[in-house]
Amino acid sequence: MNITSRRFQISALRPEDFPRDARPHVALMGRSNVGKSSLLNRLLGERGLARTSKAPGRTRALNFFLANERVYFVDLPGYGYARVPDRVREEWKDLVEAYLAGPGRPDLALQLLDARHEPTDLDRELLEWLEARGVRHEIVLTKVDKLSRNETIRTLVRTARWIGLPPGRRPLAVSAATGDGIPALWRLIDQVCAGRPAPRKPAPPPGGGASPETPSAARTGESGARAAIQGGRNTL
Ligand SMILES: Nc1nc2c(ncn2[C@@H]2O[C@H](COP(=O)(O)OP(=O)(O)O)[C@@H](O)[C@H]2O)c(=O)[nH]1
Ligand SMILES: [Mg+2]
Repeated sequence: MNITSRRFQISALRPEDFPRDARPHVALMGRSNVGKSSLLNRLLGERGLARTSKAPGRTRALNFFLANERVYFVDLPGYGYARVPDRVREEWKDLVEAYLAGPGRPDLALQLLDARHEPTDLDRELLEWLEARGVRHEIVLTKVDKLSRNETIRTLVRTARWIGLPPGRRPLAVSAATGDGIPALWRLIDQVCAGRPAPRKPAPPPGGGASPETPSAARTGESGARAAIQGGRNTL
């Protein structure tokens, strides 16, 4: 997708605030500081669109951004930040669960893992939750610019095992700083969005069913065929 427009839509603190129209959603999830907002900005080509922070744990709301008036990108609150009071954490959890289980739930959830760190129990919990709910999801390693080529390969292998990918398959790996891996991630997003009707277009012909471009098995397990860091700089 060639991004020609992007804008902030809404900062949702209650389920009633979630957009209810038929546009597809791509959600960015992961621990505080993993790079969700930076990746969103990189994907949409505007620094500072979603606020990034060196002080983690700030985002309480689900922030919706609209790209090309066609696709929502959703910056979700991060988890795993110790200094959040339990009550607030419960509220976030309820809000995120309401989103993931609700009618506008994401067409694709990108679960981000920092390439420099081992995944945590909370990462595992989220992955299992997404799997159990049948939310289409993809693991994305972030900040690969911080690793050497060899370290990146080791991390990819370790993470593939952590996810349970078949041998030879690797997760996606990106850098919001350099743009590495962004074209490969866009290919996945485009594939997901291609299966969703654009707003206000006529319905597909009878008997059409799911588009062949959106294989139902395109869950995490299918991801590894894409090479780890697939060339190219920013596509924007
Ligand atoms: N080197 C590097 N730093 C990054 C990258 N992505 C994010 N960061 C930094 O990591 C910190 C947290 O990023 P942010 O996007 O706010 O994370 P969020 O809490 O998950 O939204 C910020 O200081 C970013 O500049 C990346 O790809 N490479
Ligand atoms: Mg953020």
